[in-house]
Amino acid sequence: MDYEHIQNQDKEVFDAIEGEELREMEGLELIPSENYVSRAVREANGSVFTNKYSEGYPGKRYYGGQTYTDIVETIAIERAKKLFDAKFANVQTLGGANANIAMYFALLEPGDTVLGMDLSHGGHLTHGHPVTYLTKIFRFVRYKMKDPNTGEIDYDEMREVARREKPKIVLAGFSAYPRELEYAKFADIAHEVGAYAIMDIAHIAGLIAGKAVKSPFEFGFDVMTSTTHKTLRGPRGGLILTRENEEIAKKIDKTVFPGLQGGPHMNNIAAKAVAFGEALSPSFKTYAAQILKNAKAMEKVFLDNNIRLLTGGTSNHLLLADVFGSLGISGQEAETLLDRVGITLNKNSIADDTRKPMDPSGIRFGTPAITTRNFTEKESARVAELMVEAMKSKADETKLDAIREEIRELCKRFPVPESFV
Ligand code: DSN
Repeated sequence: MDYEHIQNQDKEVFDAIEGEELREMEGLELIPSENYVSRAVREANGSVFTNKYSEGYPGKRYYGGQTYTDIVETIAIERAKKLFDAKFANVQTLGGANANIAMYFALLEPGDTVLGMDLSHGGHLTHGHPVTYLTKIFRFVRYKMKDPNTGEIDYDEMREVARREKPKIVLAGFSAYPRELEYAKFADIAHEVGAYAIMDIAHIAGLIAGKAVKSPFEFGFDVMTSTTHKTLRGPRGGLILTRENEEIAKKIDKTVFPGLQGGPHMNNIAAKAVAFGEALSPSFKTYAAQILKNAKAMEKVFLDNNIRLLTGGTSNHLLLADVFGSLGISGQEAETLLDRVGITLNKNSIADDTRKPMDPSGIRFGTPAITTRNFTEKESARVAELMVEAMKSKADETKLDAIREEIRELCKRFPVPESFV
């Protein structure tokens, strides 16, 4: 992208942008919640819509001059509805956490109960971790995996807990769980106890949109919350989808604005509209399917090297490896070491981790960004081999230099595509 004006006006910021651009081009991005967005998405994000205040919704705003904001927000809403087979969409939330917060405030009264996945078993902070302010307002009870080696969830226990605790929301969704959930069971448990069945699809939104995995809406879920910047490959932001109940959708809109947020970031909504348009294209289906194939290729290498993968492997875009248990290297050590050879991923706690969150036993990695670079199973497997080699040779500087060089070469052979730079 052209940064001519920043370059001339503000050298300090320009240098930081240029540095980040180089980092993203010359290294491999394996953080499973990150991606490269298209130039078209970034152009929309940097457009004149950033100048505009538009409190309200299309056709019902509190400021004048809304001809084009109404057009662009309506496009975003209609495309989101089509992508996810939803009757209603709110595209104004600023991120995934905000989407979850709005969803809770729309559907719960203070003191109401939510049944959500434990963070240590793959859930998210906003699913009820005690460090969040949400837990001062709502009551969270948690479910876990029955067996971290298979990823199986104990649905019988979940049903018992739901009958006992009477949640108003049964929440599916995760930020570090590599398997598909049994949505029919979730929906059945939720509806049996009179709760809403809700899924936070942030991680797999692009996989659902690209029909690479099933949608919870096929199984009667009521609402889905999401981010737009992970597998969905849009700008940073949030999204709330309601399958069919207008009353729920109205509550959500009212909670997002005026309940929680002020003026929507219309530049960001324009970028969401562009990203949703891209996700509706046939090539996005190919992209989503390849993400899964690439993750499977990485899975094989790790398992062949006897490295323990939580849940035994992956059925989506991400993998969680117990590198401390398998190789004696901590998550933090692995993250730093792999960064040194040009691979970015994140340390991650594993289920029932005995180590601390800032230096846990695991690493989490995934394939959305390398798939945007057109990696196939072959290159993905090679990256996994290099990761294993690096972790096994952590003190061998010559070997690590050679791995860095090979990653650099790989990045040159598979540059970020022109339309994404
Ligand atoms: N921070 C996101 C992730 O990396 O999964 C979740 O919100």
